[in-house]
Amino acid sequence: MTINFKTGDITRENVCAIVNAANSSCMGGGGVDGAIHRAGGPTILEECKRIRRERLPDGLPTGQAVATNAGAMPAKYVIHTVGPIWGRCGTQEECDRLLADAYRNSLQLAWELGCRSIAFSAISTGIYGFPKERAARIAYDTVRNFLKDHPEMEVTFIFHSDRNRTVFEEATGENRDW
Ligand code: AR6
Repeated sequence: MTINFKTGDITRENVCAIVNAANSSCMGGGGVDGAIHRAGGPTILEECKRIRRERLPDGLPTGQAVATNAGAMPAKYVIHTVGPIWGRCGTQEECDRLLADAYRNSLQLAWELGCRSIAFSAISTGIYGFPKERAARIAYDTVRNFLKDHPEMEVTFIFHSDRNRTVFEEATGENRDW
């Protein structure tokens, strides 16, 4: 089982799939979503629009995932998932469940596309306000569970700052290099 923690820019990761913290419109936005669309170029938005038209006229539900091309980035696919907005889930447990869904459905989709390497951004922990330590534990548990049945998949968590990486590592008890 391989899980890596890195500080960096997810748009530069040389993996099969990178996971975008999108919103249900799938039309881009700020944060990592904006960075991915800028780095990848217009082919990503073109494919997002086609997916919306053909499969998701009401948008991508929270916790679900869809894949597009990655344009000019080194990755082959972008997996767009929608994390929960903290405080808007009904209960905190429902928010936890939706965040776990976002990770699990992204992993499953990458697997079905034939990917054996995937990099995650810290879904919901920016603009969507999910508490970082709580999100870290859910992300890590969900990934570990998936890897029990899919040990060939290599998972990398990418953080935009050392500070965010440290919060995650401390919350999951993992403060060493894998
Ligand atoms: N590489 C890796 N991580 C990044 C990068 C990058 N280039 N840029 C930012 N991050 P956010 P959310 C980190 O807000 O909370 C958008 O407008 C960032 O530091 O991007 O799920 C969407 O369209 C943070 O730790 O995603 C939605 O409307 C993490 O990525 C909404 O924001 C996630 O923060 C989604 O909000």
